Amino acid sequence: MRVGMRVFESAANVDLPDRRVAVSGDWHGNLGWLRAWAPAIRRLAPDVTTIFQVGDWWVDPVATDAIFTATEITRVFVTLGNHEAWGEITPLLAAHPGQAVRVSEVTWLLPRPSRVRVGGRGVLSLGGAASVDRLWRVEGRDWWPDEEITDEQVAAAIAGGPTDVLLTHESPEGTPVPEVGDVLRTNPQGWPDAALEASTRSRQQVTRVWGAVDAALLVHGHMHVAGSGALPDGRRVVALGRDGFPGNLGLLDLETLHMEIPPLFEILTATRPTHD
Ligand SMILES: [Mn+2]
Repeated sequence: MRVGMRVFESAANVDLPDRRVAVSGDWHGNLGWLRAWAPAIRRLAPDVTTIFQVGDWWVDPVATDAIFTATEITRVFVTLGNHEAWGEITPLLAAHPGQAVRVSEVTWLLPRPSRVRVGGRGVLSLGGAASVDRLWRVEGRDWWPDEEITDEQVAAAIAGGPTDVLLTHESPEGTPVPEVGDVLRTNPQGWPDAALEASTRSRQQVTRVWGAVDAALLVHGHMHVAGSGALPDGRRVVALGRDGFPGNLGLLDLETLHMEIPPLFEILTATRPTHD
């Protein structure tokens, strides 16, 4: 799907006053999923006006505007994943080096890597991940080598020094999240060895960055399972679920760096309109 994005504006510095933000896992262009939960955010967290989306976004940004118009959400910042319209996105980011680019009323694509400030906290965004379904995709149509987390991006991310929060699409290697560890150990989808090797290298890039910038909290998507865990040194990981599944949405308190995963399914069931 070609998204047909245009740039509304770009910004070299993003510094938000928010004390709490939403962080959402993979969307995969699923507008129906966004429509299902967007109205619930106002009840769930009326103070939240910003969403950080952690990749496999590939949604029509203009259609997204219509969904969030009736909510308090005014900004969606995207840490790009692997399944993205790179054929459009890479030239667009390259035309605004190091800048966040706004591609709709609410949607901003973050450069690779990117540092923003939120509620006085440093947030590092490191996009990209390896596609384990690479063999089923066609280069230039639904797969691009741009998904890779390059050594240059790793170096640039590390060069900025320590940060509080690391947002990635890819998981770190050696994750303390049991649910993600299970997927990696058992390969339930039967992905081929070559894809798994690329996936491991990709996770190692995240681990290199995370170790260097020492973020207390890493939040990622991509693995399509939700969970959390901590390393022996106390650094925590939250893995977010994919669209349509539990744990796709978290609420991050910037003061405590605590991530709350609201029981979205229960909330959606309880608030479903009774009329057709
Ligand atoms: Mn992904």
